[in-house]
Amino acid sequence: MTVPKSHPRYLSLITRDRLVEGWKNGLVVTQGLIAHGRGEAFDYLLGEVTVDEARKAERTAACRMLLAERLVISVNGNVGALVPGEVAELSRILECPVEVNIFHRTEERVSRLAALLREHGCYEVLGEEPDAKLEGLEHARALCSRKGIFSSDVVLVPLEDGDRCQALKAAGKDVITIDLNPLSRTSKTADITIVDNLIRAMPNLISEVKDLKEDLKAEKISRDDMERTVSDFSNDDNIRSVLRSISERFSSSDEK
Ligand code: PTJ
Repeated sequence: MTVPKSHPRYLSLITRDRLVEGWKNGLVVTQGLIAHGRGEAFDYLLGEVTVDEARKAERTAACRMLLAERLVISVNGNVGALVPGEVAELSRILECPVEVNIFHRTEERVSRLAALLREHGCYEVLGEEPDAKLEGLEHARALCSRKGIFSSDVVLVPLEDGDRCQALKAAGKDVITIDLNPLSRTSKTADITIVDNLIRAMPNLISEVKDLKEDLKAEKISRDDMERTVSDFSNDDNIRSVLRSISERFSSSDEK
């Protein structure tokens, strides 16, 4: 069935179609469809828009990524199916590797995801031959690449698992995550949590990074300014503010 563009839930339905297509192509696991459903429920609570707190987190994340010495973008099945072009574009602008790192690991899924990311023109694709392990994890997401996640200082992990987020933190990395659930362990553990839908957050990150790069070149801002943006950011406060916005939205009598 073709979803008409006039449908009030066009974007949401198209996104579901993309995930189902990814599931048929062996990129997304069945559990990924369930995880997306949880994400959608939170997106509904946010009004399916990028809230101010997410904008702030996206700006801060863009600064942190530009300041990173060894940035890596970590990709799982849902991310590969939903935003492969955006992942590739971001990796080219930031000249950083993209590492396939999945929870339900099979070699076939890893190579399908890696091939897809290469097709979209990622700067560099890692993850097919893991040669290192993150301490403290007993599942497949511990497996990583020495020249990628293992030696990174900053990791962008759209859709993270809570325990790996903790393991990345324990390994001394700065973690930037995109998670529609402001109450998840990942959201609370990460350094910068973007409470936004992947499909909005990735394009926003790309435009923030592009703008910052231009402003740096034109000397409208400095690295010190970006460092200040990062150090002034409190993830806890930002999440608290998202939760307040959600509850205000629902306690408002105008809300239908
Ligand atoms: O591809 P694999 O094998 O690595 O498996 C991927 C899944 C997603 C199954 C795995 O990472 C998983 O089980 O994730 P969780 O623990 O369910 O966490 C997913 C989180 O992402 C939840 O907190 C959701 O609210 C959130 N989420 C789901 N869809 C989106 C989202 N956040 C942002 N944008 C979305 N589109």
